[in-house]
Amino acid sequence: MTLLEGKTAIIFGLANDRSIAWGIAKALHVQGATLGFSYANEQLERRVRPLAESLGSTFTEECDVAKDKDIQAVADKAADTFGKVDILIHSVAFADRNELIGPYYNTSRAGFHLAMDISVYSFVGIAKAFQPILNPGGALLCMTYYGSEKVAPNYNAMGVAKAALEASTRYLAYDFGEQRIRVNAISAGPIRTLASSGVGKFRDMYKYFADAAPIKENVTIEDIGQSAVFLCSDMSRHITGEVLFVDSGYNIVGMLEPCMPADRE
Ligand code: NAD
Ligand code: 0WE
Repeated sequence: MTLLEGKTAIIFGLANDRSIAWGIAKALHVQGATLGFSYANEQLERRVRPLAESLGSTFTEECDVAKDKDIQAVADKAADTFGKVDILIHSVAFADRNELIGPYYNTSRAGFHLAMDISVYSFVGIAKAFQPILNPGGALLCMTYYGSEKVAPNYNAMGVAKAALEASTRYLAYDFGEQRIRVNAISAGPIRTLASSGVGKFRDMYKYFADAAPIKENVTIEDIGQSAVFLCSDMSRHITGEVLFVDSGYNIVGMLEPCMPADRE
């Protein structure tokens, strides 16, 4: 008996086999979940379809989360195909590249709106569209980053968007409680993915992270998958509205050990 036998999960945000969504998909599959996927645009289809098929899924729907009608179409298709859904995974974020460099005060109005729309509202929009077909005992999960709480240079509008995403997690958890559906977020340490490869100095940041974290290792998409299983299964039955750090402990550190030059002791 596996942890997610008989459960159906729809995953938003699979781009390739380095995506956090892929780590989550693999882990949910191992636990017996039936999977459905949506992808952002038709260029991604040729990547996503074979990945989905390798986990026994033929449910792959195009969905630009900026469009209400796209989200509704995925929910309608899921209702047709599966009847009810148990688990929703939101692993989507986007900000214009220009917004992820330089001072936050240079954020444009349009850039701010876009980051909030794709990275925050979409989670709410997905919750709304699927609400009528969610089974009690189900779970919603989104992906966040520590730049929501503390300043991560250049993360800028994305940091503000992640703060709003975490607040949305709490408001949704409140709404869905009565329906016995839980809503949580995972705050992941930096992982090399398509989204992070477009970020200047990511390599340095990635290395610094592993040095500074109590567990001196970077986080993998498989680690995120394991924690996603926990948050989407009955193992976490009374946990809702929570942000779970999966970051080798990075977020608990307030100061690094002073590094004195050897001759000054
Ligand atoms: P990724 O590029 O593999 O995934 C991001 C996904 O967002 C892609 O599949 C992309 O197609 C999708 N997307 C963007 N705009 C979209 C739109 N309009 N409609 C539908 N989908 C859209 O990168 P990832 O690192 O796996 O990111 C997944 C999530 O994890 C994001 O929320 C990200 O903020 C979060 N996260 C990433 C890291 C990291 O270091 N990689 C750390 C913490 C949190
Ligand atoms: O959430 C993220 C990535 C978010 C992201 C990345 C990009 C790069 C390419 C959203 N939109 C875009 N748009 C693009 O055009 N992370 C947690 C990874 C990340 O991104 C950063 C980071 C970290 C960590 C950006 C600046 C500083 C740190």
